[in-house]
Amino acid sequence: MSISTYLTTTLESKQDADYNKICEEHKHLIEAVPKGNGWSVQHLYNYNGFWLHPNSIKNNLLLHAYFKSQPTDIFLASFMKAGTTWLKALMFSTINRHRYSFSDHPLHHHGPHASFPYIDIETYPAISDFTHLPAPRMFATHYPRTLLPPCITSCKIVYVCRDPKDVLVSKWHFMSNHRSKDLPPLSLDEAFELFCQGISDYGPFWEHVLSYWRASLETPDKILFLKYEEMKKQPEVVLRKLAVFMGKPFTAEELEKSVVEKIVELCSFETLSNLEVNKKGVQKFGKFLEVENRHYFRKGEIGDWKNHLSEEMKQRIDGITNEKLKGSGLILGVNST
Ligand code: PAP
Repeated sequence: MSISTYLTTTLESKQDADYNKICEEHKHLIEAVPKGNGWSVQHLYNYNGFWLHPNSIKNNLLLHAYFKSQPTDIFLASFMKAGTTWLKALMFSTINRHRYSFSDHPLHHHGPHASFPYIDIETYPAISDFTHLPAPRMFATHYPRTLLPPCITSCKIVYVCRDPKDVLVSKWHFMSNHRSKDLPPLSLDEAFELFCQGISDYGPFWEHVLSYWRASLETPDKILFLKYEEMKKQPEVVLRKLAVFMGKPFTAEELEKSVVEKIVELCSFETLSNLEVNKKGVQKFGKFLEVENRHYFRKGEIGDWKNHLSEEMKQRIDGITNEKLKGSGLILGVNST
């Protein structure tokens, strides 16, 4: 055996041993922590205050063990269904605006989720293998800030949040489409009850949002806190803010040439949802998860909750939101922008 083969084999078996140790740790954790009803799978598990799919817990352990950030990395963080797909498209096309033409753009051919990796699911060993990506590397995550490794929290993070009533309705639709066929359907009433108790993937919603909101107040240069509703109302204003935050402000010449408007148009719900790739294409995450792109585009509106939630349900969620956000300075929902 050559020295290099010997070294590679030794390193690989050390990595395998570390990986096996994490799998063991994960198994014990799952047996020990509280569990609640899942939306797409039977159970979610409460890991350090947040309800996660068992695979997301394992992946979080892997992230802490293996992920190495670079100082120029930019992360997109969000609670599920708060605007991830839209932001992914906007961030990718803004960072790469000098590289691609608007008439034949990668977003015309691949779904927004292929633009950059989703680190909650890129299972080992992919997690340690992002060195080929050009700087600034971009990554997406749904983990609350408190579950991110310190090497990530020291990077720039764009966070997007949304009215929890619209998040609930959007998530219920999405999860119903992905619910295990072995389980009975999850009614909206059940989903509502679980959501209010904080039990949904990456929940409680309010603690998730607050984890980033508080950090954004402490280190505004590190966290850009956005709202879906604000993006819908003033996409150009938000995009310019986003570009400045990412270190790529639009130049006077670009503004003159309507580059901002072109990116907003390219990433709009109307444009993206009508592309063939987003009607028929499939996005693969990690080794096992496949999601049809069309499931990321439903209505794309503010206030669709009115078509699903009763006045009583609205009052209850708004009450929880007011209570949880009291004193934080953050307002979500109606008049939040
Ligand atoms: P994810 O967290 O699973 O990636 P995410 O993209 O955050 O999902 O949420 C999907 C929601 O964003 C959907 O909302 P709805 O169910 O209320 O309709 C989807 O329609 C909406 N959405 C996707 N792309 C856009 C876009 N370009 N502009 C506005 N809304 C969008």
